[in-house]
Amino acid sequence: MKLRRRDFLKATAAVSTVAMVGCGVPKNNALAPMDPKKAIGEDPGKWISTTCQGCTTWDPIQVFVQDGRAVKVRGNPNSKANCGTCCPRAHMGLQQLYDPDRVKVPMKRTNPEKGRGIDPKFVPITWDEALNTIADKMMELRNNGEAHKYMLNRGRYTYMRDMIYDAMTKIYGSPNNISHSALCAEAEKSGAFYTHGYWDYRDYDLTRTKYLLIWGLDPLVSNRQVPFSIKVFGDVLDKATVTVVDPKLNASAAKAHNWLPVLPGTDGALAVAIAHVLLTEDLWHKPFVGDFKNSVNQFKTGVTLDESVFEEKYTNGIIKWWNIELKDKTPEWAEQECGISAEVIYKTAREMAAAAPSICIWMGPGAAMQVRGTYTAMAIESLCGLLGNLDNIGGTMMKGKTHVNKMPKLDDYKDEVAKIKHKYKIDQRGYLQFPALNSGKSGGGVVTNNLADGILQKNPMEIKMGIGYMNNFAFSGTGAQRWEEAMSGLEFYVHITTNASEMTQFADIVLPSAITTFEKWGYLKSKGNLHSQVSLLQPVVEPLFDVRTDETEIPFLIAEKLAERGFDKLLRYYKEQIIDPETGKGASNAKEFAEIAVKYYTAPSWDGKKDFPGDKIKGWEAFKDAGVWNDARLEYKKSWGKFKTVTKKFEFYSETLKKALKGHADKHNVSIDKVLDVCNYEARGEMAFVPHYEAPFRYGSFEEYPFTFIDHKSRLNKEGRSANTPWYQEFKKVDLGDESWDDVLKINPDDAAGLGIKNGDMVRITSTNGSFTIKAKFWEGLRPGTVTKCYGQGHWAYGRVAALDYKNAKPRGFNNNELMPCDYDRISGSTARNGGFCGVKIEKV
Ligand SMILES: Nc1nc2c(c(=O)[nH]1)N[C@H]1C(S)=C(S)[C@@H](COP(=O)(O)OP(=O)(O)OC[C@H]3O[C@@H](n4cnc5c(=O)[nH]c(N)nc54)[C@H](O)[C@@H]3O)O[C@H]1N2
Ligand SMILES: Nc1nc2c(c(=O)[nH]1)N[C@H]1C(S)=C(S)[C@@H](COP(=O)(O)OP(=O)(O)OC[C@H]3O[C@@H](n4cnc5c(=O)[nH]c(N)nc54)[C@H](O)[C@@H]3O)O[C@H]1N2
Ligand SMILES: [Mo]
Repeated sequence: MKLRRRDFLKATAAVSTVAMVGCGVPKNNALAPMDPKKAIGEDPGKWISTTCQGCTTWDPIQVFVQDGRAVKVRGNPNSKANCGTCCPRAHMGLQQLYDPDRVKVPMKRTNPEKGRGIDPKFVPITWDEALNTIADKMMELRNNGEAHKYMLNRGRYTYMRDMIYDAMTKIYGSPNNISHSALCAEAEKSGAFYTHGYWDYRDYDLTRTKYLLIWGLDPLVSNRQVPFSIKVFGDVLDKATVTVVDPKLNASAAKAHNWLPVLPGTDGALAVAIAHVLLTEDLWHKPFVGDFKNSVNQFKTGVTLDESVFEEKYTNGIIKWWNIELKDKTPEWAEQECGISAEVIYKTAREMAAAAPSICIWMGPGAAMQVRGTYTAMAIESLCGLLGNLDNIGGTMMKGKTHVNKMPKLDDYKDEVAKIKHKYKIDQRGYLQFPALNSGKSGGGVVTNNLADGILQKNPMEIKMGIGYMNNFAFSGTGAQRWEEAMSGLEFYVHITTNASEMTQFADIVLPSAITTFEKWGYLKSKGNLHSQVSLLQPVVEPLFDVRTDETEIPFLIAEKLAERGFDKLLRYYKEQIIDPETGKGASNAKEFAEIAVKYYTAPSWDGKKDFPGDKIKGWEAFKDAGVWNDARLEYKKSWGKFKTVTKKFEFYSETLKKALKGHADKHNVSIDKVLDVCNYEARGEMAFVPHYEAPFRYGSFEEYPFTFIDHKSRLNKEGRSANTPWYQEFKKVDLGDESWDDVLKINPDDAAGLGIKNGDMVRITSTNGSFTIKAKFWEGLRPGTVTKCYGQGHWAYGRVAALDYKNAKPRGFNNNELMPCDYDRISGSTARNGGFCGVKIEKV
């Protein structure tokens, strides 16, 4: 279907003709002949700095380029966060760059009917035709007073996102710029924000830690510091105790000293029981928390205390927390809830206390991206308050300072249309049932997955046109069926992409994107090893096909077309505000704009005007060479007494969450309890403001759906962008229990025996959301009662390697997001994908 091989060849032929007229015969094509006079490898080649975007590590790397070809990848030795390492996925980038299934030229749909398996009948068109069509549609909406019916979808991004996501949407006049962030890991940030006022991911002092507690993630496989974790993990195992809390045996657990296979979604019970032991056994970190006024420990199980007996130092509300939640939460109680024995809970708490404050508590999405995840995340993060390890030697850290320019103000470029205030966006953030309290503000966050329902319900507005880039929500959002329905009914969609993925199948115009890391200008901010960095992305090879850069060139080209049609505000903004810091000039064309914009943003890292602690880089050329600017190493205890909470303290009683919930409740003229009720939390009254345990929310009763499904990431997933590389498929077996070129449901052999299932049998797995046939694979790394399948396979589009049969839209295995229902941790707006919310039944077929 869709992009047949023949069309690709036709399309490529069309490019070559264009390219010959424009800029000569491409020398860079991996398939083009090399200089016949030279032997292979004769060109000495050079290493060029850029950044891997395989995951949110945003790892600074270098690419070895020889004869115009990218041939090898390594970690950037200039980076202090990764110490010159990269993980296997950076190498896979070569197969993404040279993927023969890449979209090579702009295309338009000729079949108006949309849906899975319906051939869009794409035909190649020129950039001019594509951009004219887009600009006409945008002007039509604007002229009809319907600018707000336009939306911009952003998936993965670089910080050049400002140009397309903010500037373009806002100057054009739509409130609907919608990011992917709530599909990602926002609920984690809730944990840190509502205890210590930090809305971001944490860093970890791994080289000095004495105890590493990994909770709901697998740092050797995923999360945000994969190369550095792989590099230092051996040393950490030698010097520190490593404990992993995860219902399945993950790769880190396989090497750790302790594995706590918690029942899915009961992490909160384990956390509050650890807190109970730390308090009743007099093990809290007194220099941080303070002590009883008479220095005698009065925390006794079941006993309520008067607040006046304790003097707190850097914390707020220890006694309230004890009285409201902790006093009865013994390990014996927790054992019944979370499946970890009381004995292990005591041992864990005592060992942590012995290592305090040099403890890294590394909390990840497994514990937070749950239906009641904000409270679980708060419960785990609050252990940092008790143990004094936040911002302390060997502990959980925050970030350093990076220095870049801000997006220039948009106000002068907004006309009457752009100035119209819209109360709500199409994802319904800020609705009563979607507080999305990012940084404490009602509707301050995004509810990405609800975008599909907003579109279907035409609420709060109808959407008539969308542009999406580097996003594949029809694959990456749980309850993915809703997305297919929403996208099928959408009048006009533009997808800026490297591959014809699931989202592309619903597009009216497909724009071939320069691929990140290898062909794109951009920059990122990342951290690791207590260094924060500004990391550059630059084209290391000439673009292979007739592609343009998603975040800068394409919006500039659209702006030119809008200007031709009488709306020049956006183009003027780009030309007048984004100025080359070296020449003082704005861009005269899209290509220039792509580089100038990055120079504008990153200038403070290399222009030498101000002296910041960290690397001294002299000039743009030097920055391009180095590829990365490193902040000086973080100092300890900088944040103590200055937390960005309401009380400036570490809040065991969260005045910050109280204020946020009150703001949201007042906006809707209801009580906080009503908000909690509508949003599916168990807490009422004062319980809502302390870290506490809530029982896991589950789709499907245990009677009808006796198994609990666990989703996990692949070592080789580059979010959703590597499944079309042969290396991904060939090495799939590196995911514990998996098989190459396949997708398997892992099941404990004891459970399988009970069902009469043999290793390799085909089984039917059914949730409240979908039913699929899949190969069963025995794997002992699971608690009986749970089954798991790695996220990543199940593409019915994307290319001929990812899909089993691209032409007939047949997937390899199935997509976990079609099995898992759509629900949220509503305080953060996050999509739930963990926490055992998906009950399933398994039958032999
Ligand atoms: N290899 C790889 N690395 C990546 C990415 C990738 O695609 N591939 N993506 C990047 C991105 S965008 C992000 S947001 C981060 C995400 O960071 P990750 O750490 O990868 O987050 P998840 O994949 O959500 O975490 C899943 C883990 O939680 C466990 N889990 C599931 N349910 C529960 C539960 O109820 N309790 C507990 N304690 N654990 C549970 C799973 O078994 C699994 O080990 O990773 C980044 N790094
Ligand atoms: N079940 C389950 N679902 C998950 C997760 C999980 O662990 N389990 N992880 C979640 C997480 S953490 C995240 S962050 C989201 C990510 O989900 P999304 O933000 O939707 O991103 P991807 O799935 O990576 O899809 C990116 C799309 O961009 C296009 N593309 C690929 N490379 C490029 C490029 O270089 N440039 C451009 N312009 N386009 C490109 C392709 O069409 C590709 O399909 O998925 C979430 N979904
Ligand atoms: Mo993510």
